[in-house]
Amino acid sequence: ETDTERLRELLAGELERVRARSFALTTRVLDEDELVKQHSRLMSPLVWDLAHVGNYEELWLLRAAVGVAPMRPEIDHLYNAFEHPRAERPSLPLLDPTEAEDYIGLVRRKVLDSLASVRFSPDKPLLADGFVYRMVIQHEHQHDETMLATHQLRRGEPVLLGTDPPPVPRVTAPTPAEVLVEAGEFVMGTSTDPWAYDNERPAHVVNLPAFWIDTTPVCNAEYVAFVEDGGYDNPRWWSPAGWEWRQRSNKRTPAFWLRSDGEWFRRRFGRVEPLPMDEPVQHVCWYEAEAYARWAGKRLPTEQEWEKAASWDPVRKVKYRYPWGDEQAGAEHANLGQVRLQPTPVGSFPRGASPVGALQMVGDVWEWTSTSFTGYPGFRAFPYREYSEVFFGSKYKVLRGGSWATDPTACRTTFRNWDFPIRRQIFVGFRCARDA
Ligand code: AVJ
Ligand code: FE
Repeated sequence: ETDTERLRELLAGELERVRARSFALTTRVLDEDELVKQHSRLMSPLVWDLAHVGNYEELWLLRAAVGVAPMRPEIDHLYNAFEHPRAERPSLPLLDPTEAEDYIGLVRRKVLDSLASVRFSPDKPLLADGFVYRMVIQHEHQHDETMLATHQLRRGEPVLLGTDPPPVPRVTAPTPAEVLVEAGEFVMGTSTDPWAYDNERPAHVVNLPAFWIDTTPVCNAEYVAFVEDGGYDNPRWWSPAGWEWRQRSNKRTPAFWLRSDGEWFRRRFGRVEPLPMDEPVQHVCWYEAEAYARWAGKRLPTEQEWEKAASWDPVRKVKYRYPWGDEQAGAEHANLGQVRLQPTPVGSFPRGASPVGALQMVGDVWEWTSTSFTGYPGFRAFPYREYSEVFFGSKYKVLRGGSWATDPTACRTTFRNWDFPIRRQIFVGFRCARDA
């Protein structure tokens, strides 16, 4: 078996795996009406995501990669995220669920046909190492996570909750609340990872002063203490923009929290359950994370601090793809890939610890950083400006680490996500840091 054949098999297997996941969130669990309707103005109808991932696959794996003529050029604009904002997508003449399933199935058959003979020529950047296939696989996984956020906003009978989640490996010895990251240089980003998006490139050396970072994400019990201390009513903890958001939104808890008879509950995929106090807090916006950190006498980590604490071995002076090393993510390392539909308690996955001892840096919840999204020194948009570059600037904050809903193929210590500072429906929490 040649390397080319092995890569073809890997890509075909990953294409198949992500598609099963997309169907498990759409046509397998919801009827036509629920697929077509908009569950929240913040989100697309699920049938839009489904046809969009197929259209993206057609654009990149058929037209760009192997030069196949457009299959249905008249529908391209419907699925171009820049032409139609989410709020207006339900009023577009979208493919219905059956048409969408047929269309993406036809695209997929042509992709698998051409994959059987494609050459991953090192001199063609799109194809080298199978880059464009990996990009399309990750893209569908990212939309699957977005579709899960739609499910979380959806009202009605639960359709996703079912089987009991597998047991969680727990830290047995007491862990310190914070770990120290010594001053010094580390390598940020990557120039070699075949899965890396343009915004993760190139690798570059960054020198940071010493800092402390929380061993685990902030948990619900800690966040409840902030809420019950009147944190949402004291402008002292909030930045000016944060306080403006607090007043305008009139929010006083993370999204999906409920209070009844003095007890805290949350709604999760259509079920109301007691708030698990030891789980990382989820569904807080950047302003809330920032306010909590100030109340706690700390601050959010910068994106650079986050990546150093997650990936850098200060003794061996090497960078790892994951906190635990370069070994592929397994069930013993992290809560990734929708195996559970919730985060695991803080202090889980001792074998997933980073070299400095930080836990749950990858999986469980996305983590807000204090940093705005920009290109690294030497950034070059590839293969298109609309993936990353058009979002550079002060409007978006960087999120790191992936959540319980993120697939391992779309998660590594260099992976960068970004969103508006008001965003709460994503599976996001945070941990704090402070100067040493
Ligand atoms: C990287 C998650 C911010 O969902 O807007 C999906 C990923 N880009 N389709 C998004 C993406 C194009 C993107 N995020
Ligand atoms: Fe997309």
